[in-house]
Amino acid sequence: MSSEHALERSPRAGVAAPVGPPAPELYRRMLLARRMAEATRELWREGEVHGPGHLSEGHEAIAVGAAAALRAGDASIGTYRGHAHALARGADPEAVMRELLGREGGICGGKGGSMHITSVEHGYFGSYAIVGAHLPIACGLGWAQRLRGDGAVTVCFFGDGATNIGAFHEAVNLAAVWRLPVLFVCENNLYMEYTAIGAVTPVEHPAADRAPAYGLEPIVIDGNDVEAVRDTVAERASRAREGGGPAIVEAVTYRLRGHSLADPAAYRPAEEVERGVAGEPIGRYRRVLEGRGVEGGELDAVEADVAALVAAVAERARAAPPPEPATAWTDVWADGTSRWRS
Ligand SMILES: Cc1ncc(C[n+]2csc(CCOP(=O)(O)OP(=O)(O)O)c2C)c(N)n1
Ligand SMILES: [Mg+2]
Repeated sequence: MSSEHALERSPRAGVAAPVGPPAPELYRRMLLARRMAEATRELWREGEVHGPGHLSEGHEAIAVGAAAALRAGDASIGTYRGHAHALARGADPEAVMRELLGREGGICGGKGGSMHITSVEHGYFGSYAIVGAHLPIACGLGWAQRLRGDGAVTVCFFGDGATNIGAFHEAVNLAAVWRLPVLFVCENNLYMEYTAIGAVTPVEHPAADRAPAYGLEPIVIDGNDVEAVRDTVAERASRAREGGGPAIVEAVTYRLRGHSLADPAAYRPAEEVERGVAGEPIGRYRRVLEGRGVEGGELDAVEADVAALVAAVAERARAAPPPEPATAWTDVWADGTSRWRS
């Protein structure tokens, strides 16, 4: 099936009034995620970011579009590629940057680093390094929401690579059987680490094509179209809030850079990368907004504001001290101590 045909399967018809923030705000939020990623890359080159780091340049429309469809009280959860997801739910950029640099005041106390960005306060229940591990956790969040009966939903982001992991199938099956309010959003960036997903998967759409096996509709959307993501997630969330059960949404995108900070991504064909760069979501959305009459100057001002914010955040994070060594012993066990183990 061509991807054009696949996009026709998107359930955009019937979407009511747009939800969430106005359009330039979506632009601002995507830019914030991009500039934070670029600053992180730069700081990594300078040796300030320790451990592995996975950025989401190119994926911003998914994090921002989905977050724009959520309410306070809804949950989201994701993979190690989670910086943009936390920021999109409203996490403080400086706390995120301090975490990446392992500094005091980091969003996890400077002890978790890039792969564990979490902000429960903002409804972002964490980034998980084990591929597929968080999908059953999303079911737990959805089950709690169902028991509470508060109409809240969970959005679970995962990569195309997770669809070949048993936990994906177990979680989707359970969510479908129990009609949990969980939206499984696959960020299909065509690669799992250094392997093209198409080389190891027998169907074109690794998430959507598996959905019918669990009684769910196969939904494929353009993951570089921030409004399409927002509207699809809003529509599926409103069904789930009413007891309509889970959905799988496959959002097709492209990872503009390597799998991790350390990956130069030389294994990808040049024409493919060129296509990915041409279709990236931020420049594309700017063209959409300008086409609707938004002044270029207004968008330039948003860019300048975001650039200034990220530069200031990076500078303050760099100057911040590391966490107190004694904090290595806090936040480890739910009862606040590790003493009972020794
Ligand atoms: C269970 C498990 N197997 C292998 C790995 C090593 N690994 C880390 S990321 C990754 C690729 C995942 O690809 P995908 O799910 O498409 O997410 P993306 O990195 O493209 O966002 C692999 C295999 C892991 N972390 N966990
Ligand atoms: Mg992938």
